[in-house]
Parts: sequence; C-alpha cells; structure tokens
Amino acid sequence: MSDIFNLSKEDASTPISFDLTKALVDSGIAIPSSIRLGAGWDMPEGQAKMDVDLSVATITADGKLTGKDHFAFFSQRSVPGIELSEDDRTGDSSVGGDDEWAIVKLDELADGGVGIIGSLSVFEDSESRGLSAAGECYIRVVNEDTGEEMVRVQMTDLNSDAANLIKVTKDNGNIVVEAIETPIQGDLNAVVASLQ
Ligand SMILES: [Ca+2]
Repeated sequence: MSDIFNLSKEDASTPISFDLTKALVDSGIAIPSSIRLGAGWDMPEGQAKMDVDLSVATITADGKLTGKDHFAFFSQRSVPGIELSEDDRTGDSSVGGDDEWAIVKLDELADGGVGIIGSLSVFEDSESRGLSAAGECYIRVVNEDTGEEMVRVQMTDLNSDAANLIKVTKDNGNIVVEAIETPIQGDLNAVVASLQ
C-alpha cells in the first residue's frame, strides 16, 4: 500500500501520555469566529527530545476526511478554514503556551466539512516511544472569541504512536466539542487512513 502523504521532514524544525479527562462541551454555545487547537509537551529531565505533530482533518457528518487537500499537517499547513503553526520538532518552542496549534474557522471549512478532528502523532522516534513518553502532553480547544479553554485532554497513559483526540462539529449554529480517544499505531498516514 502506498503512503497517502510524503512525510519526510527535510528541514530540522519539531508524543504523549494520556489522562483522558473526559469532556463534552456542547449546546448553547454559538460557533466562535475561530477556535484554536493547541498542543504542547515537555520531555522529562534526561530524556531525548520527541517530535510530536498536531494534525487537523476536515470531516464530514460521518466523521470521515472530506479530502486529502483538507488535512492540515506539517507539510500542508494551510487548507480551507485551517491554518497550522510551524512544526515544533522538540516541544521547546513555547513556555507556558502551545508548542503547535491550529486556528480553525468552522464556517470556512471545505465544502462538505461539518467539523474537524485533531490528532497527535509521534514523528520517526528512533526509540519507538509512544505518545505517553512525552511529558506534560496535552491537546486543547480554545474559543478564540472569548479566550475560554473549552476542553483539554492531558495524556498520561496512551502508549500508541498516534491518536485522534478532539472532535469539533457544528450543530444548528452551535459548536460541539468532544474529547475522543482513538489510539492509532503508525505514523501520520495511519491517522489519515483511520479517517477514511
Ligand atoms: Ca512537530
């Protein structure tokens, strides 16, 4: 099977554990003009750095990727409605803030897109460590209109290579934010495959 994306990172430039704090924020919150999906991690003292990657997929009502061109990741950072930050290869790019993030405008997603799924994956770790090896690893959703953090998933016990973690959808003018937990073994192409 050929890979879906070329995942090489030619330029040096940017894991995880899971205490899956369950959260569901929904109903009655009007769709913000934009939301931020933020992710961050810091390796425990003495441990080699890890390169965790945030990716954001535009999804249909069935939770499937609307199209290859609607999946934001390190080599395709701008897709309709989604702008992804630069790739952090170490988790060091931010102190007290997100290392990688995406700004999502739900009303500007590609045709057929009713929401997004945010995922984290480990990039080519020579020690094959899973996401739970990354310390203080989290993914969160922030309402950019109010600055309110709507949901945060803190990872402490997920030893998979990757996972789909956050789902945000539109529902009759409101926003629905869900913490999901779909562990995935494999690289970012496995994440994409899980959404097809
Ligand atoms: Ca990265």
